[in-house]
Amino acid sequence: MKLTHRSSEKKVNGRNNNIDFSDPNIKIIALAGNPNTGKSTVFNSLTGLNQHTGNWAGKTVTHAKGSFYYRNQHYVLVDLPGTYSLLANSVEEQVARDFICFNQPHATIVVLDATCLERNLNLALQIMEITPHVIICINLLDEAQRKGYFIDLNSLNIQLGVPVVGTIAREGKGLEHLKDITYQVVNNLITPKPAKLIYSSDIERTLEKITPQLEKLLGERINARWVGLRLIDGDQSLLNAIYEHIDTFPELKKESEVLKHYGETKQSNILG
Ligand SMILES: Nc1nc2c(ncn2[C@@H]2O[C@H](COP(=O)(O)OP(=O)(O)O)[C@@H](O)[C@H]2O)c(=O)[nH]1
Ligand SMILES: [Mg+2]
Repeated sequence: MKLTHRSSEKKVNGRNNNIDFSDPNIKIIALAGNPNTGKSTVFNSLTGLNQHTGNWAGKTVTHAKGSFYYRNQHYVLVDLPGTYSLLANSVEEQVARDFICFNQPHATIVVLDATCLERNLNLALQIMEITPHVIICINLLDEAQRKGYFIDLNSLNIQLGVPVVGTIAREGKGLEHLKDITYQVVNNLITPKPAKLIYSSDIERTLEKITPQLEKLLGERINARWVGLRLIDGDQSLLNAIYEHIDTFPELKKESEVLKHYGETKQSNILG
């Protein structure tokens, strides 16, 4: 079945895109990455013909989801739009950010291009600030090898604190390992502990003040430190998205005025 735009707007439990998050037997996996990192190649290899495409609810951005089974477990894989960041500078970035933030997939696989890791790691580090359930997939290892790069996967794993898998998706190499690591993460056999980025002392001091308050408002549904960082950055679009998903924040529903206050406080005031 091909999802029409209309059917892709159907909501399940108040959430978008026809994915049944309430089914405890289905593990939802998001695939994120910069454009051209081989994300769709990974997606196609894992899901084969079991795919549906449509649009993200209310957006002109293509949405692809597919499913596969591994070790008797049913996985739904969601191919997020290719983005360089999650700062919501574009509708694609907004869609990717909102899916990771509010739909809380069981794991997010971030596909990186092995030939330009430095640029690609930017997105990976941003996602690691939102969720600990991250798996790094370093793809295009053949291209990296051709260019004479040696990627120390083990060292990256240790430094980032999350599992790192090397792949050559076009040749299907490393994908069994990727599935196995995904299985281990979603079944808590591996607990990723993403390295925490430490910011300048004024930002850290501000975070110390506001994060506990945000935690009270947001509960465990969303990473309060990350929301704090976005607020310091003056990211109004995240606040808007939180309001849109207000049903998922029972505490916030009671006290939404308090968060609004943060939104109205300018960056200079917060830091001052
Ligand atoms: N050499 C090489 N090419 C790859 C690999 N994975 C994907 N590609 C190619 O890279 C291009 C972009 O892949 P695609 O999956 O569309 O990237 P996306 O934009 O991240 O979804 C395509 O031509 C793929 O065939 C790989 O591991 N090695
Ligand atoms: Mg693609």
